[in-house]
Amino acid sequence: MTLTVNGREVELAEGSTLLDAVRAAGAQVPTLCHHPRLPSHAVCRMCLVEVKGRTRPQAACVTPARTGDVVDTDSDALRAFREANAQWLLARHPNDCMRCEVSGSCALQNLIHEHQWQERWEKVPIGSPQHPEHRLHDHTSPGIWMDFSKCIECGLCVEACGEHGQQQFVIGFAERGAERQPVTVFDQDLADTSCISCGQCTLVCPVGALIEAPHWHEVLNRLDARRDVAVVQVAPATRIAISEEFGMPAGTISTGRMINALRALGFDYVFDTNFAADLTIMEEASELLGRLQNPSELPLFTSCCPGWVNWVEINRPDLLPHLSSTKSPQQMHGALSKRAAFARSLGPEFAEGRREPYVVSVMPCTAKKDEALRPGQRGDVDRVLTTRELARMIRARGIAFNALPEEGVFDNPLGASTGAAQIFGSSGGVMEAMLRTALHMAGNDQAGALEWTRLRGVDRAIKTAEIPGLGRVAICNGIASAQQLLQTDDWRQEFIAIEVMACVGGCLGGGGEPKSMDPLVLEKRMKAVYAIDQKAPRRRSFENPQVQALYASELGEPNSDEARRLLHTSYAP
Ligand code: HC0
Ligand code: SF4
Repeated sequence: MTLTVNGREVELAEGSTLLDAVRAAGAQVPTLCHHPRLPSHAVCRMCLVEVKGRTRPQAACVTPARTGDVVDTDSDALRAFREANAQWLLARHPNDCMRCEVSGSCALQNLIHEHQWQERWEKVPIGSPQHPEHRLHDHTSPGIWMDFSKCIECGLCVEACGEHGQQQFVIGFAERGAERQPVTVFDQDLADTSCISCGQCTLVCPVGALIEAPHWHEVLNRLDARRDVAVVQVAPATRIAISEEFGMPAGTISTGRMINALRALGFDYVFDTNFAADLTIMEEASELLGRLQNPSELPLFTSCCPGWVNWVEINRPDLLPHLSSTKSPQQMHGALSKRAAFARSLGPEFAEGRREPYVVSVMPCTAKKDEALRPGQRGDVDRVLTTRELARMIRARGIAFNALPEEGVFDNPLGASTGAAQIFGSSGGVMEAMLRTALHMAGNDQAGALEWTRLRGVDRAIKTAEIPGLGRVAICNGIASAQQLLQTDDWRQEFIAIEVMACVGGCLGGGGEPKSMDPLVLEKRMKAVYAIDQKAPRRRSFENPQVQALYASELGEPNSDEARRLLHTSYAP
C-alpha cells in the first residue's frame, strides 16, 4: 500500500493501521491507550488524525490504512481535540506526581509535560459518580498496589489480565459513559480475588494506577543507615532488562554495570541468584529421578515461578502434590545467606543466630514479593525489589548507570554460576537446565544433550520433547497455556515433567521488568539470555565448583536431610 502522511509518501504492508503509517513516515502522534502487544480500543483519542475525504478525525491506532489515503497529523483542530481529551483526563487525575512511583515514566505526565497543557477544567470530586472512591488505595496484595483514582481507563490492564493475556479476568470495567470505572472482580480487595500477582497489569499500565508494592524506599533507608550487613542477590533476567531503564537497546547485557551500581548503593555483598539456580537444579533433578521410581508422583511440575504456585493454590489445589518441593533459587539463596556457612563467616553473633544479614533480592517479578512471605519460607529474603524499583534507586542516588564499567564480579561463595542457571530467566530454561543435569545424574551423558532448542521461544504454544531414557516433558509459556494443558487429564499419563512460567517469555517477560513498547522486546531479551549461556565456560549445574564445594562441606548429597532443611518446602492444600 502507498499513502501519504503530512505530504510524505510511505509504503506499508496490508493490514497496517494509520498509526503504522504515521510512524513509518517518521511523524509522531501521542498515544496513551495503545500497546503494541495488545488490541487497541481507541479510548484516549490522542492519536486522532485527519484523512482527506473523511469528515471527522480518525483514531489512528484502530483505523485500517488504505492505499491512496492522504493523512494529516497536525492542525489547529487536532491540537484542540487532543488538548480537550487531556483536560478530561486531568480533571479526574490527582496531582500527585511528586510522590508517584511512576513519576518520570508515566505516559500521562510525559504528555502534559511535553505539551505544557495548563489544567483548565475543574477537578471532578472523588466520590462523585464520575470519579468513585473504589480502590483508591488497595494495598491488600503483597505484590500489587492499586490506586484507581489515577486510572485513565485505557483498558490495557483488563486486556493483559484477560482474554489477550493471562486469562485470569481479575480486572474489568463497570458502568457506562462518564461513569465507567475499573473494578476488581466482584469489587473485592485484590488479595481476595484470584489474582496471582504476576504483575502483567503493572507492565502495561501507562500511569501509576497499578504498580508493584514498592519496597525500595525502605531498602534505601536501611542502606543509608549502614547498620546492617546488607546482602543482595540478582535474578537472571534482571541483568539484561535493567539496561532498558537507562535507554540502552533491549537485549543489552549489563551484569557488571548492575553489580557496580549495587555496590555504589551500599550493599556489602553482591551475590548471584544464578548460584542458587544451579543448586535448585541439583535438588530438582534428583527429585525428578526419585519420582521416576514412583510413577504415582509424576509428572513433576516446576515450582520456581510464584505466579504459577499462586495459581495452583487458588484454582487447582489437587495439583499441589505434583509441585516440586525444591525451593525457588530466590528462597534458597536467602536461606543460604542467613543460615549456612556464609552467615557463620560474618561473626559469632551471626553464627549463633543473634544477628542476620539484611537480604534483598532484585527480581523481574512482582509475585516474588508474595513468595518471600510464604508460610515456611518467610524470612529467607527480607525485601524483594523489581527491576524497575532498582532503576528508581539508582536514579534516586544519581548513579550514572551507563557510565559504570561493565567489568564487575559477584562476591563468592554465593556468586558463581553456570550457563544452565542463566537460562532459568527464559521460558523453557528451567526444564532445559534440569535436563542437562538429570541426564548426567541418570548416567546418560550423551553428546548433544546440552541444548533443547525446541523448548525455547516466546510463542505461547505448549512445547514438548521426548527425552531419551527419561520420558516426555512439556513447557507452558504463560499461565494461559498451562490452563489449556490442564483442560483434559492427558498430562497425567503423557509427561514426566512440566515447566510452567506464568508470564509469557518466562521471567524475562515478568511483571517487574521495565515497561516496553518494543513489539520484539521478549525476543531480544531472550537472545541475550541464551548468549550468556553459550559463552559460559560451564553450562551444566553439577559442574559449578562452588555448588560442589557446598555439597562437600555442608549439604552432603542432593535431597539429604540438611539439603531438605534449607532448600525444600511443602505446599499444603
Ligand atoms: Fe526467575 Fe528464578 S529464573 S524465577 O524466572 O527458578 O523472578 O530471572 O530469579 O527464584 O534463578 C524470576 C528470573 C529468578 C528464582 C532463578 C527461578
Ligand atoms: Fe491480573 Fe496478574 Fe494483574 Fe493479578 S497481577 S490483576 S492476575 S494481570
